[in-house]
Amino acid sequence: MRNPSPVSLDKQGAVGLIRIDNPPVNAINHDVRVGLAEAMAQTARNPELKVVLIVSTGELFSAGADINEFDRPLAEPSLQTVQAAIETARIPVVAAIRGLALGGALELAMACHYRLANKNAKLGLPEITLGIIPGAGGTQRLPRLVGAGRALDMILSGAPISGSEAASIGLVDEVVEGDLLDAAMSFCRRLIDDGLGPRPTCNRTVRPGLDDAAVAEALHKHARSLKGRSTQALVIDAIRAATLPFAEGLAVEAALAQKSLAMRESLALRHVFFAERAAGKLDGAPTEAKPFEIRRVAIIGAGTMGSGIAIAFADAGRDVIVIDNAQPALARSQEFIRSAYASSVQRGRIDQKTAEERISRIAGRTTVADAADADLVIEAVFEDMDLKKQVLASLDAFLPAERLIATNTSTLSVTELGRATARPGRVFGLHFFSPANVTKLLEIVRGRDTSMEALQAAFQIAKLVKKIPVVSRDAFGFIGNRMMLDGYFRESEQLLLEGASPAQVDAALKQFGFAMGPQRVSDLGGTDVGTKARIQLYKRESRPDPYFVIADRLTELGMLGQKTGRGFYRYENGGREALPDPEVIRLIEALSAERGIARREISDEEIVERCILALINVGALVLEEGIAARASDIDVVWTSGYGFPRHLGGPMFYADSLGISHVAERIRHYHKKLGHYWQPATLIERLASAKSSFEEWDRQKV
Ligand code: 3H9
Repeated sequence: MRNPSPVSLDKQGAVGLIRIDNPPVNAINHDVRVGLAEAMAQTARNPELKVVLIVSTGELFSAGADINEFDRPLAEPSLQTVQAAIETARIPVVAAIRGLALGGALELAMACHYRLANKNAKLGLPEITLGIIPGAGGTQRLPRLVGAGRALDMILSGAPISGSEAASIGLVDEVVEGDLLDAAMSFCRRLIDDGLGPRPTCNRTVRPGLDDAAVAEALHKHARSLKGRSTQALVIDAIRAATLPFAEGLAVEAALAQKSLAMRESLALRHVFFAERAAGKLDGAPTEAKPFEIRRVAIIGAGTMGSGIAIAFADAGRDVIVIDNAQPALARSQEFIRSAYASSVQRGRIDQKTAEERISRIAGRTTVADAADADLVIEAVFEDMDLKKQVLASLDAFLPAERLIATNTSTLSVTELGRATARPGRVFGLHFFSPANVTKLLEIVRGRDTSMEALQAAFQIAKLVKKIPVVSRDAFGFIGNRMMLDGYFRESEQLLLEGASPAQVDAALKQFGFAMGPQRVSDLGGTDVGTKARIQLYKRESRPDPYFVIADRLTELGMLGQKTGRGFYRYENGGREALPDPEVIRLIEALSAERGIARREISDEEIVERCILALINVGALVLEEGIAARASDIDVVWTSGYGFPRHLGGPMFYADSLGISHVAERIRHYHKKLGHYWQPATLIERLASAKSSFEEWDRQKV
């Protein structure tokens, strides 16, 4: 039996009311397009109808075209066919937008003759974030409505604008404050009363078109988010074509949209989109999670991490107490929180009143017993097993047994920490990444005893604080730090020992697309942080020499990075500029000599290849060992928490795009050259001999 159509048509007097109802996000898939085309045909046949009104059910108008359909040719009717039926209709067609109207949804609305939106609606063309250009007339109709320069800015940013802003630039005709449907129905009746007919957007012209200065300005404005990207060139070409007759412009857009869909960048960005959503799903979990109510959170430890976590929960409207037995630490934390909010106000992200309301939600306390009425306690004290165990064990005396405890450890065994309490099933890791109120990633660490219910609560916590959750099994470094230490950073140190300089390694990896090179990252976080993590590691496991001999020597010498003015680089007068330090080069040369490593010229290509292959190889081990459940989870960890370029899809997707056979062959090459730590992961060998990929491996697991 055919499913009922997600599109309905009701006759309400002289208004034909078309409603899209395709949960969860009213994506415009084939069924919706068929439904819209049929509804438009019916309205055309009904002489009693004088206006058509298009609305959606639910909280949002629509998230745009169905991204799942992009891997194959789109079946007719295309969105363009539907739009043509709307734009050439004999009676006016009105779109009423509640909530989001993104991508193809805004393009659909732009093909309508009139548009209304709620004040807080969000209208945008986010296609560039998926590596594609708007392909349903967006690059042709938006310039006709708001001008070519403004259209370019909106499409390059990908960010939506509010209903009010849309009205101010002529993208919508009216902003609605009250009930949208009521307002839209009276708008339609007004059109009838005033005898206003269709007003096709395609009949407008674009004058002036895009000039070079406007292009340069827009590219400069969005340079950061577009670094290493190529979709923007296609957007510019398409918008330039908006000065042509409409049909010709549409044809140019269609060809460019097709080209963008086939680009590696688009495949990678679409992969990350779905990977992020898959990461939020827990294999084996019951579909209905028990709702977890959080009114109050207690954070133990008032360091930078604890303070950042406090901000994240205050931003989510929850009461927070930050506990630290050292009063000066609490004072510093309050200062940190105040200045973080002051900077948000300064950047225009929130207003002063909101900042004050959020600051007032965070209270400082000096005794752990103050956590007694918290629904969730997050331990964020110094990274020391005994100290953490002691803090966690002390909670049992006053914190009811059903309450949840999270540890923010980045290296220690969550299982062991959980077992220090009387409720190991209700203990899990929440590994936030600094700055905790900003970085999107949240590793949820599942200890051996962590219950499914507690894990489901952890997912709800992630959603509350707007983080992207990825589950990791309890093992040293979890997913991200394990790959960073054993793969990426280790190899960068090895390259330093073989002859590269910190500046060369960092520049090569920055050129690859990382926001910052590994040595600069190390200096920013503090070389001592890594050294302390390795002290914990060596209590559990060993690593063959050389393993971070340079970073550990810098720590020993008190060269802890930016905070001490010296690390892999020099920093003058407390500044951030990383300056080469000849003494560090001499120190590295001495360490190379101690190990009998002959120094040589190393190319940038070798630096990138080795660092990325090492990352991929350890990623494969992380999968083999069951630390990460999916290769796509690893991609999410690296793109949302470690600065791996999103448009390359994450390390495992990148491996697939290089071809696993090539990856295996190059790893074997370095194994021969550099020794056993380059041993290819069994999974890579297996995938290579089966001519498979990480993506295929994920699919087979499902
Ligand atoms: C486009 O329109 C191209 C046109 O120019 C050309 C056409 C010819 N398609 O994110 P959530 C799914 S390109 C298919 O968890 P939230 C999503 O996968 C499109 N599925 O919820 C998830 O499924 P599941 C331009 C979609 O509340 C579920 O909906 N549009 C789409 O955190 C819930 O999503 C965009 O780029 C879609 N378009 O966020 C918007 N959107 O439950 C992309 C969502 O099975 N979407 N799903 O995992 C978003 O930004 C967010 O999903 C949104 C909701 C803000 C809408």
